[in-house]
Amino acid sequence: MAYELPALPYGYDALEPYIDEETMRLHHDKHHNTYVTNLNVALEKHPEADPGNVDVLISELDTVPEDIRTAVRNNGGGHANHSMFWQMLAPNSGVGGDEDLGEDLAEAVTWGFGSLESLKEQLTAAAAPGALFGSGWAWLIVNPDRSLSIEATANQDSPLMEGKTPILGLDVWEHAYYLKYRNRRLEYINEFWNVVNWGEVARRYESGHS
Ligand code: MN3
Repeated sequence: MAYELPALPYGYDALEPYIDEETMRLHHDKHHNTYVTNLNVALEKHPEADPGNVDVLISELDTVPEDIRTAVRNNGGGHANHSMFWQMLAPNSGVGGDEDLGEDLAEAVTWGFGSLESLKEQLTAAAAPGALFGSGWAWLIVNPDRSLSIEATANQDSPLMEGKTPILGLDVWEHAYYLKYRNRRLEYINEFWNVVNWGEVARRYESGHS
């Protein structure tokens, strides 16, 4: 069965002024939709290679036929990453330091980073142009021992491709911020923290999977 573009869980203007409506419309309706379309086109050649779940599909890239593997990596990754990204955002969820991590995630954050501020600084640094050159994502990952770590991936690669579990992702492709922030990626990242859905991050931490 063909993959479909999921609806945004809020309005296109819900993340204003931090992420603007026009960016959300283009990012969701055009960019994400193109990943879905191109993923379906690739899988038409090998429908038997599709487990029917995009997270599972990109976790098992080595089983995907070679002639569509790059297309599945880029477009399956793009579909999985963006589907998660929309859920990681919520209106005004972290404004003014008003984050609700819940007990388990709060403890893991303190253990791994000392404080939430320090986690944000480290993830911001991982996503900054000096560290992540070009297009990609920065991730908060939960390890099998329940500890947290931060890493960046290029293009539309996902930590799922390496058997890792992301619980927060930050898109730093230019299409995610260029209309409003132009070349100021760091400014976009700093504003991103105002709309992180920490309740969803906590839920993913507690369930131990994406
Ligand atoms: Mn994007």
